[in-house]
Amino acid sequence: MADETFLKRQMLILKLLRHISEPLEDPELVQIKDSYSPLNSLSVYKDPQLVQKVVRKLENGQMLNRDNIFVLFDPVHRRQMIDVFEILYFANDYDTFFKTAVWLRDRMNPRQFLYAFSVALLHRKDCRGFTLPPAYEITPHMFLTTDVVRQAYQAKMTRTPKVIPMQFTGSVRNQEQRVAYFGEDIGMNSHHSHWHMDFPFWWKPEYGVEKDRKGELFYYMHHQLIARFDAERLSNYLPVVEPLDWEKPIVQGFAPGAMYENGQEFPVRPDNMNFHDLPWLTIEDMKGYEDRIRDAIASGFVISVDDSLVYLNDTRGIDVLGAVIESSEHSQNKELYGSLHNNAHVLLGKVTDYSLKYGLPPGVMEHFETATRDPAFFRLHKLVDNLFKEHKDLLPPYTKEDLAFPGVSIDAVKVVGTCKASTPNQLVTYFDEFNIDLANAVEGHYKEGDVQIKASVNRLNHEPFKYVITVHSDKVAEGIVRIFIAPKYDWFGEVVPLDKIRWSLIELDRFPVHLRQGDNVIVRSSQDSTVTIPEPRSYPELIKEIEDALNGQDEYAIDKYHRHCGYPHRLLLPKGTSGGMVFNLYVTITNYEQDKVHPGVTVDEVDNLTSLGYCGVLDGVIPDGRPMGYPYDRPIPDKEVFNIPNSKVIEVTIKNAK
Ligand code: CUO
Repeated sequence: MADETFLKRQMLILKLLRHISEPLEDPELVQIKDSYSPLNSLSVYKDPQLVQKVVRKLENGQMLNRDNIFVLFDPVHRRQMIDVFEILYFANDYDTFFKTAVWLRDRMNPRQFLYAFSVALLHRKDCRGFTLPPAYEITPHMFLTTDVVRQAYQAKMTRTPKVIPMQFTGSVRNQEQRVAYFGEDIGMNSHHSHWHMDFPFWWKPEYGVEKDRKGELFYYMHHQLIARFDAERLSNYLPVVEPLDWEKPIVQGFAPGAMYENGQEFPVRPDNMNFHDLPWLTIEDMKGYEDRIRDAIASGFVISVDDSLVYLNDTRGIDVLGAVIESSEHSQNKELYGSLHNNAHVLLGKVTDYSLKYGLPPGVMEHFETATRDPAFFRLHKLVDNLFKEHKDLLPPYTKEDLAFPGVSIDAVKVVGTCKASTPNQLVTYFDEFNIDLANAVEGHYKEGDVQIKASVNRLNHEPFKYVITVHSDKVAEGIVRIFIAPKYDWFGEVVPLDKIRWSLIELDRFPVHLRQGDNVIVRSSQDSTVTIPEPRSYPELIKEIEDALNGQDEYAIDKYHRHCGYPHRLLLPKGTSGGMVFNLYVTITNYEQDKVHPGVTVDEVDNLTSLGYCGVLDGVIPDGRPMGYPYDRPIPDKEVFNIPNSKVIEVTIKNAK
């Protein structure tokens, strides 16, 4: 349970991030801002010279202007942000960290500050358990459409409480709109921006936190988003997404209908635009990087900066390749393999003003909060995903012996909805209506009794269900259960063979279990999935909970395992169709003793970890030592190999109840 110190700190964090673009008004924070001076406290920083440098740059107007748009991909913006991050992250104690943040907040670009502050808070050990408000409530402009923001202002001016419905972009004449509910889902966007805060491409080894399997997570999290998007497309009678090609037009345009807080509109991309060179980057460069990456995959090694060969043909190869393709600070050779993925985001974001002639602001593809709104995001990541597939396809297939769990068999699997009227092996999805607090979208501070303005959005959701898995074991053992789902039929209505479907599998859950000798009935609730996180608490909810705890009306529990990165639980299942869409559900159980990383965490400890599937762990090692997507990550030339007692496939239908 939180003590008073924790509660007060948590409350001040929330107040610090309230109306991030306006100067602080909270008296306690204003007092810190006016009385604290980093220059008078240099001894409490790891690098006093860095503090002096940043203070000097701020005083001389050499940092990004408050009204400009912070872009992480911009090397100048990023270098400034990293300086601020390093000051905050390495500050000697919590007080120094927080007071420095308060001092910086009104003096630097708000989103640049927010990003540096958030990444520092997520990684400081003394900040474990603090909760950031949902990203869509801190910077609503990055998640909402212009129309909603305009109506919110109107409501504020006329002091009329209002719930403003937000529509997905586009019109019925644009078939991509059928799946806009996925790319424009605020929770998914929030997850994606948090993933890139937990695993920043600029993260340096000297920060002292080793990001276990960061490159592999880059592959797997985005791979799963693609598999999910394709399943949504099939649920809406659309063919799966095609990869981008530098030589061909970008078929789908995109009109974000959104505006930055400074009033600039996000650029619109018409259909069929071609890629163009940027002043500092050519399409030939991109093709060169891609070719060299393909060569590396085919040869089975990358050439590192010191000319040594780093082999890819083992289970860690995907991690090396992930770092190279992204590319992150961990890339073995940024000169040779370039920055294929990051540059592609920038090329797409600037494609409508490639010569910078019109001074357009950055496109949606240039921010992790907004990128997935654009259908081109999925096309780019399909291209990236295909590179990973080329690599995986070259690894030796698993044998029956690799997959075996002697003495353990899955006798039966079924899924059952928890509502009484549910049909066995039928899952139900629907669209819920959710309200987002818009207090931060309009200027003027949040006050008790202030007019309530909210946006309402429709979000994909599903009825809870449970898996009932009957396992026979001839001994006491520990197993790890892996559950995946994928559409059984392709867009042409043909059954997808195992060797193809494996690349479309959506991970639903992965959890260790204690097995006793004899029959075991494993009942697992969908809500316990280690892939997803529960609904985040809104700004007003968090404030109320802390106030109640400070007043002694309630208790506030600290969850030190809390992750902001995590796929929203609502989105666990693809939409399916109103008539019921057929999916295959794959369940395997393997030997946890064999699969876990030694010394690893215990079966019971793993249960505390959330969003393990897409977000790994913040520090330490991922307990499951198998490659992500195991055992379906490698080619399956002989499907007989999967005909093993510890694996079972059943057919389920997903029905969308609207
Ligand atoms: Cu997450 Cu491209 O890496 O958007």
